[in-house]
Amino acid sequence: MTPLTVAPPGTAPWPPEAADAYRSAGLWQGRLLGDLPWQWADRDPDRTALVDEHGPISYAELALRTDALADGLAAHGLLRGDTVLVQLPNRWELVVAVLACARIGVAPVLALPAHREHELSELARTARAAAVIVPGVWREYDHEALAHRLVDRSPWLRRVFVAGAPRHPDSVPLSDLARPGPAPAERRRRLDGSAPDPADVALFLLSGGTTGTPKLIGRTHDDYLCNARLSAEACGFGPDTVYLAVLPVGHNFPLACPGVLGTLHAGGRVVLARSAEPRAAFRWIREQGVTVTAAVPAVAQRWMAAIERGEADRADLATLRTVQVGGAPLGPELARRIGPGLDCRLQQVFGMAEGLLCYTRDDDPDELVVTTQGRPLSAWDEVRVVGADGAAVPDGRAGELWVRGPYTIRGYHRAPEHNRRAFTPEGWYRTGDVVSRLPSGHLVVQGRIKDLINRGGEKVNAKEVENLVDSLPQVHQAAVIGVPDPELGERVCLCVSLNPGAALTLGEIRTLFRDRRVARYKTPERLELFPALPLTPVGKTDKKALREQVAVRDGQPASSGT
Ligand code: OOB
Repeated sequence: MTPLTVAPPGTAPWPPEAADAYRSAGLWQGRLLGDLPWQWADRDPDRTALVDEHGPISYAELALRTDALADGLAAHGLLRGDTVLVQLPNRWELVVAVLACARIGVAPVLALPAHREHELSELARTARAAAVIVPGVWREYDHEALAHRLVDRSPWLRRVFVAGAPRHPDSVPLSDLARPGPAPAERRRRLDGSAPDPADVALFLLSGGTTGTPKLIGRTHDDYLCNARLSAEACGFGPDTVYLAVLPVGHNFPLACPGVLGTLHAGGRVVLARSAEPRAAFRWIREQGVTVTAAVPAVAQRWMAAIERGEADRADLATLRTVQVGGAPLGPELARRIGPGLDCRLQQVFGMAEGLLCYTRDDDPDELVVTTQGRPLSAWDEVRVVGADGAAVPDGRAGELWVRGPYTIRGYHRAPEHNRRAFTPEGWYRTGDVVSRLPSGHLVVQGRIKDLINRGGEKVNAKEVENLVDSLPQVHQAAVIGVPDPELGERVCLCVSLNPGAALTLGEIRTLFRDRRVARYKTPERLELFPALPLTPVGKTDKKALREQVAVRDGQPASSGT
């Protein structure tokens, strides 16, 4: 029987014809994300699934811990349809928490460890989260205290779960809940009718977004498993794969492209690193025999610089076959150096939390691997490159990328107004990326028309930063742009015109962002003052002109494109 396409409240479903076609084609298999560890636990229970600084975890243990935590969360009152804010660094509890939530139909909202009160309170509100899962103190920041402040202010938040030893009396120790019972051989697969439907939202990713508030991206069990499985197949993942996660696993790229979930699907081993710092990452690669990892261009560049400066040893990378690079523009010059520099094959990945993934493939000619961002993952991905009038442009010409497909969402969660702009009535997602397509189907990212800053792969929403700055009495007009940066690709530059007689320094901006408890990567790193900001004929800030004026101040020719 075909399962009903039940739209989780607030999330736009695929039209029934499309959903039926994806099911008939075997793209959506009616499976559940939380069952993933059992696929291999049943076949080869002792095989290592996961390694972090606490040591290895076998597939059987992963499955049992997932089920124990699923039971524990349910015992604390979490029910199918609830959402939970998850803010954990790369450690085993993150993987178990995501799988355990998915097992009982509770959707985790994947926040980043860098997020602070500003972001988390907004996410908790938008998602109406019932609980929050945090790491205690992480990198000298007390996430547990933050979580309790959120609970005090939110009408929905009821519980704080802490990975590690909690310090607050009302926190629940998550790591204890995830301990399998005294009879680990006994499977605890009783789901008491709470099992989700494969068409339910399995988890929420965050959008880089172009509006002042974060948008939640609901990914269903069907679509996200399709994303991870097809990615694992396209990238040749198998039981021998040892995948190193150095990027924060709350991001789609290291989570499921193929990432952690693709590796677990393939029966490989996931290694979770706390950071992308070269020496620690290289040690993991050597000790675990890592075969593949995912980096943003800034990380790849840092690794190469560490080798060139003799701070890290290329011999550590002997087992590394592939370095995936994506999340931000990778210039062909750096792209050419990565393979030889890291003694491996480069794979470019162009993707988005909303769905579409493009990969260069192993059998692509080298020139395509260094000069393109790959071609779509699936033959079912529908891609259009359109001009300003919405009409398709010929191959080789730049236009906005529109996409639809079996793992590309049809709408953001509870955002009907924004959805009317971001999606066409026919369901195309307007990516805001400007690309050109080659006859081979490979895409070349040329720039973007969306108003965000891509700071080393972390997306900074210009409007969100502008809204914060607008609250300052000195400020007449504020606009945020990305300025080119050799390390991160772009940095956040704040352009301001002041009210008469007012003064403003970058220090005051930093204080504002600290006081408002905003993630540090969003804090402007440069301040440029103008008597008046340039305007377009319709009276909006002309950001293109602004970028040119800042480039001129730097004594450089104006940057093109974005
Ligand atoms: C990935 O996902 P998000 O949601 O953080 O950001 C998506 C945006 C894209 O729309 C594009 O503007 C940019 O990031 N982007 C790239 C890129 N990959 C992503 N821009 C230039 N070159 C690339 N290779 O960033 C993401 C999700 C899954 C896999 C990989 C990256």
